[in-house]
Amino acid sequence: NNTSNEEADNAGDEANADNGGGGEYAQEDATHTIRGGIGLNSDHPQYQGLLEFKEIVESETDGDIFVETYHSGQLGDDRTMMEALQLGSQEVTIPSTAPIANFVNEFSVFDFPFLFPDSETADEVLDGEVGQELLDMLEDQNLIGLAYWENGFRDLTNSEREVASMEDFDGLTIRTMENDLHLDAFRELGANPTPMAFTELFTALQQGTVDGQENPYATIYLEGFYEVQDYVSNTHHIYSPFVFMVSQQFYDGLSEDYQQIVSDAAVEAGEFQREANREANDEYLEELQNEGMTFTEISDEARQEMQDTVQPVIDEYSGEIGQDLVDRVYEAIEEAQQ
Ligand code: TK8
Repeated sequence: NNTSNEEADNAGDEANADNGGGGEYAQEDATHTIRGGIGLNSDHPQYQGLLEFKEIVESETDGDIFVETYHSGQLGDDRTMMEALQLGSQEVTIPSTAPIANFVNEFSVFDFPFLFPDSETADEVLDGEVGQELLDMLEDQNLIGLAYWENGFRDLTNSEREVASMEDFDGLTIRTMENDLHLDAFRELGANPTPMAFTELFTALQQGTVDGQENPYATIYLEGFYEVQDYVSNTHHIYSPFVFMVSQQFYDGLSEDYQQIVSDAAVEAGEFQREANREANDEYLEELQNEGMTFTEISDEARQEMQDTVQPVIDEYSGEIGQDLVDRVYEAIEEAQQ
């Protein structure tokens, strides 16, 4: 009956391979299991980064920590997965900062429109003191923020018209992430924003429930949004970081050595993920045009007009977040550019 055992083993391997179990370790041999889930699909650099994290943690613990990886919202949307970490029914997720603001409102500072001038500055500020200060605030929510990864500069797509400046936003129904600052900013720009979990977005675009959305080119291409969107503009209106986080309950149950391994792996895999996320970004814009999308360049003047228009939203949220913290973020940006 060894053939049937063999078949069972193969089936097991296939199942494992499905959630990133293609490694050399098996879950049944592990003391701890990490269920790591994200919303983007398995083609995206975010998932490649999660596989990198799996590789590092399993080899550093010789398989004593096994990592199961899930993508495409298999475990739910970003907010659901963060709640699962708080409940201890999931161990790792990597949301954008925008939905995190529903748990720790100070995180909205990183979603201020036009905050980071480029990704290198973002890296330096996020990996510095003020970035750590925000991560520390997650502990009140039973979440441990271990590293910043990169979602990227967000660009607008829609199915109605070319968008070359603010006037063209008028009346467009735009899906935004579930974050009040994003809603207020798009209202200020003249659009009609509607908050929605990422897991519902493709269907909403396909059915025309919303006219448009905004995400980095990698996401627009790899999630196939070009199939349901005709126009893309390089608005670059917000730089989205991802936060790699683990559940406090899980992390507290690890030895100090294992905590160090998990924490270091989140940072190391993040460096890999940021690199992978950047290297293909320009190609993705070309691919979008090859797939038939019309690309519209936003002029510096048009972008400046958008920036001036949303300033009152930044001022309002600065008050809510705390002007002192906001000032320290802007100071850190200044320093990073010296
Ligand atoms: C994927 C999301 C996505 C984000 C969004 O789970 O919701 O538009 O940009 O990357 O986190």
